[in-house]
Amino acid sequence: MKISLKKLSFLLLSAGLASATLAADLKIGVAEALTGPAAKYGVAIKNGFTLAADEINAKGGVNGNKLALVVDDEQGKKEEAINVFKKLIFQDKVLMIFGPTLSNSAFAADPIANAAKVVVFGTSNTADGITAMGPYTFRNSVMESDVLPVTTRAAIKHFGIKKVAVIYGNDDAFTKNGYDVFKSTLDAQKIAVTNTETYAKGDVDFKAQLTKIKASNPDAIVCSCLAEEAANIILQTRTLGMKQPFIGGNGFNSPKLFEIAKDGADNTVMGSPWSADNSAAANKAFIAAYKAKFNADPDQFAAQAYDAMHIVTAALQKVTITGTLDKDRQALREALPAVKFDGATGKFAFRRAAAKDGKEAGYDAQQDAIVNIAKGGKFVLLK
Ligand code: 1QQ
Repeated sequence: MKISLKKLSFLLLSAGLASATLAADLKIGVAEALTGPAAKYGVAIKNGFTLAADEINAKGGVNGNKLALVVDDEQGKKEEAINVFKKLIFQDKVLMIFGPTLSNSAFAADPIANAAKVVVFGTSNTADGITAMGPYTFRNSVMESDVLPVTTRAAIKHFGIKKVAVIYGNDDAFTKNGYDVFKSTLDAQKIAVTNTETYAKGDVDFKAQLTKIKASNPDAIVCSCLAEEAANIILQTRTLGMKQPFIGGNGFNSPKLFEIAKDGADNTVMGSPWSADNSAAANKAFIAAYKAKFNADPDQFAAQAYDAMHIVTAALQKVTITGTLDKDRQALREALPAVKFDGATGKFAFRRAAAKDGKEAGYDAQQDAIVNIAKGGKFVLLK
């Protein structure tokens, strides 16, 4: 029997198979650190994207088109992030890119996306200046400069802190920016700094710095660090017999902190838009779906990636896909800023970043921070 294409598509449509069989692929690049120390964040981020895309596709995709993730490992390294961005944009011809994991890599790779007029959407980049790189840069990660002041003030009040010691990584864009924000917040709150110490990426022994901090006798320790270094610092502090609480940033919000520091991390205060304790329906559904799929607890980074995929989907629903790549990329860029979303991380909107040096900027996250405290090996809301 001969059957016309028109007739075939009619049959498939009526059988409800059209989206699976006939729809176009919407190629979404995912450039995250899937190996190396930053994989602690990157793998959770990839899982969040996968969960959201699978759910969206199972419900018929985006206007009948399928979200097709092109996933690449940028290893948490600047050079690799640049390579992966070029591959995704010019070889795979993706519609847009999610990533990279670290702000440090975003400063290297995002200019490539902006030059090619491709949306680059960070779900974990919290340093100042990310979106100043150009009008194609978006993020739903909340800046350290929005979160750390709220977190620091809450910790000062909770523990009655008068003086702190500070430790930070001085060769990473995120940890350096976090230090600047902590410093200006501490100055504004008139909190004395007893001692400031630094370390470099990959350091594992912090005894020299921590011995000096111990001698300066602070009420608390402020730490602008990525998770692995933070966990080792906390652990070694306890080994030295110090009991002070820690105040940390976005980098702390990972189950990995507790895998290394265990309940030594108790009384660590950290701010984030996401909390496992937030009992909003969208968050409960996300947590249950994540556990069912990956047999592990989600973290902030998975939640932000999950929400980001929904944010992009909301924009894509407003776009007519023409098949002409430049046009479709531009249409997505135009549709994104108006998206509002209420997901695992709560209510979200974009906020236009200020132009810098006469250069048009992209969009930051407009979202409130929740202050958490570690108790018994997990973060709970600080009330
Ligand atoms: C940044 C961060 C890190 C904690 C990445 C996961 O926030 O580099 O901006």
